[in-house]
Amino acid sequence: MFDAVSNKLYEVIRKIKGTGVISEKNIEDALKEIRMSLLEADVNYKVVKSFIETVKQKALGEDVLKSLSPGQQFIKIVHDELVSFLGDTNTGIDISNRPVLILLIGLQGSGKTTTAAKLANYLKTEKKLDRILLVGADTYRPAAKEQLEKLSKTVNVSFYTEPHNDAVKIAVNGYKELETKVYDAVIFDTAGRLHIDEDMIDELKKMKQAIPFKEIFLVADSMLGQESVNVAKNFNEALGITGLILTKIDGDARGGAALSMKHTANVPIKFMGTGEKTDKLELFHPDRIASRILGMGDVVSLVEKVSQNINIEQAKKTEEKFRKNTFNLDDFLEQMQQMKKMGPMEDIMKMLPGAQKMGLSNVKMDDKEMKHTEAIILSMTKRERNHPEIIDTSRKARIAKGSGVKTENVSRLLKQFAQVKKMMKSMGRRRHGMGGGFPGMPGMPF
Ligand SMILES: Nc1nc2c(ncn2[C@@H]2O[C@H](COP(=O)(O)OP(=O)(O)OP(=O)(O)O)[C@@H](O)[C@H]2O)c(=O)[nH]1
Ligand SMILES: [Mg+2]
Repeated sequence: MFDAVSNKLYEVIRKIKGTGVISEKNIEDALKEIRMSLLEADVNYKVVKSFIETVKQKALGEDVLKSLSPGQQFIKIVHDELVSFLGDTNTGIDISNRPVLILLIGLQGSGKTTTAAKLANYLKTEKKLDRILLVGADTYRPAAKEQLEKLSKTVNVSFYTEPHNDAVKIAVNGYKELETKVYDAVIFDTAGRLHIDEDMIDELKKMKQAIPFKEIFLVADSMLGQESVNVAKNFNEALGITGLILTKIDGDARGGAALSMKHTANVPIKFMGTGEKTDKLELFHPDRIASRILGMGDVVSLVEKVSQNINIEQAKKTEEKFRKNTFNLDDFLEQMQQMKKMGPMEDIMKMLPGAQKMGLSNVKMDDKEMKHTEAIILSMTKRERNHPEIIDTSRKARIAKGSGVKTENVSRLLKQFAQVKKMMKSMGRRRHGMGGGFPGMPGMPF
């Protein structure tokens, strides 16, 4: 559902990444665009304002402007802010005190009944709770109880209801089941209305008075527009919610308003519904969602890894070599070893911004092939490494033998090296500074 905002932000990021130097002016420009895209995604304007302010303050700090790759640093700031905006960490449901009593509330059709079954399934499969009871306390919609009963069978948990229209009584009697039976969790499904009204709130308040709920989750359709902020506010003021569950995020909603609800109610987003089936419930991970919104893989970890492992001076020297076209196979090897320090190639690829967009996140990087490359280069003489063009057939055979690979492998490596060199030469001509790339990673040989 975050596609629209994601595409926009991706553009902003692409632009700022390409700039070697970050100035106040281009930070302002980027922020303006981020602001627009968040507003277009229906994020509440007050929330947008505070978000932008924070990013701006951090982005204009000394460290960013002077850092090795200011573009990347800026993205990291936006990302980190987005994570904290989405709620930092999420621990799901605390099951240490049982029975866990959960009340589900929300507008009509928001997904409460489906979510009740999904939560039961989650507690069963993820939290290993066996004894779960679903209580059907929706007396407004004719088939509501039957719907929940059917779902309870699908996920194989117990079900309780009564054939009358007093929802509070059903809930209370459902709770009283605990006097004679043991349950690890009881989930109460309630009626929804088109709008929040007195009767509805009254009914829920009475339930809350009678039953010591551990969690009161507001189930909200992520397609709800700006109105969602009021919904969150009213429900929270009346009942004190403990968390949000966003449903239908598999739809094409812009999602921004739903995210603003978190701020209005100041409670965490606990789960998201990603489909109609009972197993389509995911714990809400702010960091992953932020990365998804920014369409950039796990940039944070990548920037951290790069700054931990890359020697800035070294990276500058390498770039110099590219520009002067004196980059040789020794440098190539060194680049590769530097990259190896950062972990398996596959992991690095997954973290690369835009890799997902380019369909590269699933590319399998062969660490074995990297070992071969290393062995091949180490079997060359100093002169061969400096002047690979002298490597003829007999030299190739010797190198292959020395490194335990086939002659074709040697030929392939030499070809790759020539290509990288050519590519780097043309890139070196086009841009100065290192704003756009990852320092120390220019070789990306495979
Ligand atoms: N695609 C998708 N559909 C969902 C999701 N959650 C619920 N639905 C669908 O949304 C519709 C309404 O879901 P319900 O669970 O009946 O909603 P409710 O809040 O209990 O509705 P009322 O009891 O009438 O207020 C159903 O058709 C569900 O299958 C979701 O995460 N993704
Ligand atoms: Mg329902």
